[in-house]
Amino acid sequence: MTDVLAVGKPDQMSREPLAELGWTHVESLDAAQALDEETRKGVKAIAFYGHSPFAAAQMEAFPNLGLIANFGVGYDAINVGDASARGIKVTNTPDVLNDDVADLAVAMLLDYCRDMRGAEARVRSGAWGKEGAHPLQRKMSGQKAGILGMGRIGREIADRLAAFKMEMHYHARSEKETPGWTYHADPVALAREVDFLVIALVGGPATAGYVTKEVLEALGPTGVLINISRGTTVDEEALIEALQQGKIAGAGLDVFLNEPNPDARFLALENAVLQPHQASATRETRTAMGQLQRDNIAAFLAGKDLLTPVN
Ligand code: 8YV
Repeated sequence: MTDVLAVGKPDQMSREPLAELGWTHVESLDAAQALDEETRKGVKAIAFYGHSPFAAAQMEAFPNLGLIANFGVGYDAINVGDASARGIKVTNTPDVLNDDVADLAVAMLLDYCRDMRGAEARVRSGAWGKEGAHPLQRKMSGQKAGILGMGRIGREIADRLAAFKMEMHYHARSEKETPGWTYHADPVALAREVDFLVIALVGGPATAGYVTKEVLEALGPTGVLINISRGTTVDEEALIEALQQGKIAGAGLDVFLNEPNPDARFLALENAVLQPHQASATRETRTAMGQLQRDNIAAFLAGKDLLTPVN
């Protein structure tokens, strides 16, 4: 029996440390709830991996649970209100992943603009020699970028795009200290102004469907949408329609409503760069995320201050 239960599918960088710690591990919250009563009563902390809903119904199975340590900065899967009502603390893994997430946002935009996937296929297939040069692509540098949500990740993305000589625009709950960057009071006005719109919002009910049909229409037929936040932030029906009908030019998407099996209509779109929710997925960052998660658990068990508390 252990005080700590690991729930979900830890990636390769977390598996070895977990085995060394000897924590009980189950692959899902359903499996966790099915553990025998004595084991469930012994659980003081849960190391949580993945994005399945974790609310009162699941928390109730663990009467002595005091901490849910989330693997990831976004904790929208966890109902923090339900946790707080039961005196359960929640922690996340902020900051250590900012660089990687921002890097992937830029990479998807660059890939969309320069069609690196299609161009590489031309080399590998021999079509370069047989058919000639790849069709001309779109310039990325120097265009206008908009960031939706100017938190820590949004800033990292903006800093990178600024280095690509882009004019920077943003919308957030409030105007920030951002000399030279233009604040827009609403997302439609932001979308209307820019060539590229990058979503860097937090997930959860407050931002559900935030990028509406109107925002996409304002982005327009030459606009490109990049999403590295959560699939929930976009009206996905409207996005699929906009991509299919050329209401926007294209997209780079790392997140979807139905992960890991996104709506099949995405798969047929040639104007979208699709990624498997892997913005934080480097060995370096996943090591740091796992360490921060385990450090929060160790602090909790030792009765010390949590490093990155959410509630
Ligand atoms: C995931 C993420 O945590 O940090 C976040 O909010 O979405 C990612 O880093 C990671 O994919 C593990 O599920």
